[in-house]
Amino acid sequence: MTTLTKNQKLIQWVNDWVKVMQPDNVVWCDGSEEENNRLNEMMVASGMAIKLDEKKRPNSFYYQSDPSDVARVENRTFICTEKEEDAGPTNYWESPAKMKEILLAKYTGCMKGRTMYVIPFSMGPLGSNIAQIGVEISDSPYVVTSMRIMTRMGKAVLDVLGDGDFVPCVHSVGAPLAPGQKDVKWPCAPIEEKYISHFPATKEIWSYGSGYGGNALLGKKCFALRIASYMAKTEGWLAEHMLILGLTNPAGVTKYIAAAFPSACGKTNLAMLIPSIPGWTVKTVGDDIAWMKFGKDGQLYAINPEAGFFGVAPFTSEQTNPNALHSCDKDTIFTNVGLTPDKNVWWEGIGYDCPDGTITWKNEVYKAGSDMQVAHPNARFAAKASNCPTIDPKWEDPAGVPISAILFGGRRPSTVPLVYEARSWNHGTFIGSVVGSEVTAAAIGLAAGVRRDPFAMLPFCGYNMADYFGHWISIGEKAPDKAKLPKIFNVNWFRKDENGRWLWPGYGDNSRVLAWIFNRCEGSVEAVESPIGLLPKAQDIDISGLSVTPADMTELLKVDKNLWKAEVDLIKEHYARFGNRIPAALNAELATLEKNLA
Ligand code: SAT
Ligand code: MN
Repeated sequence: MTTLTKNQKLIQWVNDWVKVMQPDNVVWCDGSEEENNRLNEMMVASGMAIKLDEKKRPNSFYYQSDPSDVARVENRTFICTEKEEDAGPTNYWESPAKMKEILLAKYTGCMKGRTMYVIPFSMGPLGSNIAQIGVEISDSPYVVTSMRIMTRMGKAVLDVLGDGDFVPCVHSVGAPLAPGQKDVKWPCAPIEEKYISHFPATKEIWSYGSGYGGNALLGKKCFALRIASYMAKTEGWLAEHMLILGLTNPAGVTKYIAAAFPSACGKTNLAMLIPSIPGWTVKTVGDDIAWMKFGKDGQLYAINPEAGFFGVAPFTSEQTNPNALHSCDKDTIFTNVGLTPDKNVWWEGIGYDCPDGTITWKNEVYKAGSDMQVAHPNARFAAKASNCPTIDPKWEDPAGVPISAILFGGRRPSTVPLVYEARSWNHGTFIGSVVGSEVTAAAIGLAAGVRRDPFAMLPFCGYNMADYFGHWISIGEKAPDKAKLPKIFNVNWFRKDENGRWLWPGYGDNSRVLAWIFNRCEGSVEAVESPIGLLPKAQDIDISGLSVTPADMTELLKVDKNLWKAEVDLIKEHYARFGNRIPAALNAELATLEKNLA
């Protein structure tokens, strides 16, 4: 075993887990191309991976997961704090001692017959003062090759780490092999034996039983959001579930915008948007996570801690998001999409018919014209950010990019206007705390209504969500220069009229709203006061060439006091979940809203 490091704490940590997990081999990953090729060849030989056609999809691989292991498992995801109230009402909780006891039993001998990979990774550009280093141990070679896309991974990370501190991330698929036992294509443990556990106080992640996505690639949601959100609270920065984009106006001035939306609101689409208004461009810094710290100049700077996109494949097309589509042209890992007879990939909504004989994610043969599901709805691509056609020139700047505006939003067919601006940082924090999407009863088997997803962090906050609101308030209080705080906006691309017709075309036309936001940040356009915040004047949103009528625009910018009074009642219900932990500043914002509507 070549350790690649002199970091005694790291070596000791690995040795301790080797004793518990009892792998046949230990491999320290250097992140090299040779290593990557070796692992890919090994997985192809074992039948776990299929190499895609080298001409059509160079250096790309296809996987089918076990049907029980297709997404993050929220009800198996735990925040382990001494006191349950510190995890809060939105997280599943267990005490650290009890969880460690459960998991140590599961981890004992769990890598028998397998190799333990030691995966050093940096979240963020190597050496950036906003970046953090983690080390994951895993018995999944798929995790190794995925982490090489999604993070900066390998020897260079250990060189930067030196004998410094790292976030230890423990992962096993939870499927030891008896001597001579043949492996399955996608080893994992049954749902009720999966555990995605976080120990914020000691900055540890222990994951067991799943090989999929955020359950197994521990740098992403587990570290960069759940553990990092807790670190950010204690250290005075922000770890957020936000895309970052660079918006350039016709005069060539660029402003950076971060935005948080619940899932299925088009975050990746906005990050890679192609503006429909002449002269404007959007460049992509990140599509999922932003880490933000104040710079010496008092401005808030953001990095994308990731190095790749782990995007939902279905409905990604030349029409919906060509930049995401072309990020996957090469060097990509596809999981649970369809495999065409010519060794390419296909998914629902790719924009053309599925070839006869395509292999579905369940390994069945697709018959042309049948209604078989080809890709799992949560089928994913892991693609390098550097392969994205719109990647921003500053996306790897260790200093980060200066954030001018922060956007919140959700799917709100009624009530919430196309865009409005917060009057202050505290008001913006209030807006973030009540983010939600309207769901229909049929959609996810819940009661119809607004599903609150504050800051789009519901499954990703590593501590009590009300304390997280308080942390946002304190960031505003402690800002070195309050005048330089980003402006905060709420957007809603999903307004409908009373007949269910979309009032706003969305996609590239969202650039028209971004342009207004840009101009507000520059101070070149006025806004009008309303009970809920600052609204655009209708004439300041460019609708030339759209089918949006002036009447539609009036409706899109309308604040209906009765609907908003009902909204206030819903917000009170939402806040009641957190009892008296809601910060006073947010209760004051709620009272102001109520007063403004009276
Ligand atoms: O699987 S991930 O957690 O990386 C993606 C998601 O479910 O949001
Ligand atoms: Mn996400």
